[in-house]
Amino acid sequence: MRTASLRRTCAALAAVTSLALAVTACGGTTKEDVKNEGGAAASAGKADPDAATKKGLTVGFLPKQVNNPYFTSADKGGEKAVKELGSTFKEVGPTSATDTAGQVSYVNTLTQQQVDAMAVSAQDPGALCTALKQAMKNGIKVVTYDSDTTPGCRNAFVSQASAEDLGRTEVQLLAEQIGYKGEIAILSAAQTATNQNTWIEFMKDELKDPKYKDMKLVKVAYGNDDAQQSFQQTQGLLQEYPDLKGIISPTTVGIKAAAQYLSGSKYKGKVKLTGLGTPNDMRKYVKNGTVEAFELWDPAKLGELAARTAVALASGQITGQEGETFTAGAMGEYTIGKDGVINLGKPTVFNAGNIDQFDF
Ligand code: RAM
Repeated sequence: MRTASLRRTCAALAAVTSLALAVTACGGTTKEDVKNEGGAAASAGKADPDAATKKGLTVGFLPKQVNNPYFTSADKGGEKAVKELGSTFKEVGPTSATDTAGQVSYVNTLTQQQVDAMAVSAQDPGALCTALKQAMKNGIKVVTYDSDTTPGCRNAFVSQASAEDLGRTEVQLLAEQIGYKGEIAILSAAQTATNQNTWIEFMKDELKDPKYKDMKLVKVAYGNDDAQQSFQQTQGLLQEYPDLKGIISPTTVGIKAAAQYLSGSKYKGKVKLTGLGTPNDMRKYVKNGTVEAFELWDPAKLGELAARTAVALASGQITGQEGETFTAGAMGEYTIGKDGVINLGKPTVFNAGNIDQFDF
């Protein structure tokens, strides 16, 4: 096993030199190193569920986008948990949800800074993989949260809910509102977003059920988690498809912008809108009759679970293998599922009857 100092030198090299150079300079990585220090093969190591929770760690959070209220809530939840566990929290990240190169360089920065663990919401599953693998080779534990990369590029994925449930229930919510009839569209986030793309696949699959035979998905539009672009895309959808009956927007930025557009237009209450939004963003559109029902999980809880997973990995209590269990503080016990996925739980459906009970 390598010494910590060599590991740190290599971590620094990886971040300041080109990747190829860094890999050459630290090219002595053996199978044993990978086994002991994490990496795609981290799961080969053994978890010690009784290991003490390490303190004094540094955990870096890298959201898709820093100026997005959803990630502000999620990362606040992460920060609170990291501090409670006696470690240091830091957050870095791009301001645009389509700055994939920016996300890659933030991963390299965290690697250079030798954090003990990082929690990343991936803008693009493929683009981040090499940088995340390099982080893991340097002994850093990598958790994805909210939006995954691929299983070999991280130790675990903290998922907001079952992707299948989310995709199918959004179609069900909209179908009920439009009486199972008419043209529908999806207003998504970035075209490369792993989470939205996975949900959309399940939406399309759900729509194959004969009960939706009179519903037709006419377009998937992308607002890039940008308020203005999402607003314009909604406007464009209604110009292109004047008979549109409903929109599903599985992004907090998209659904808010679509609601804003519909609420000020002749389509208010006529074109139905559902998807994933925060109760605080959507309250006024539920109250003014633009939106009937939509769903979400508590982003702060997602951030908390990501932080607790990162610390459990860095403490050796888990390695990311299916079947391992750990206690996430007051959130209780979680079991790692297939492909290193940890599920937060079930989302909540919000409507006029319950929205005032939520404040996030
Ligand atoms: C946006 C982001 C995020 C997604 C939520 C629902 O804030 O795209 O990744 O999980 O919406």
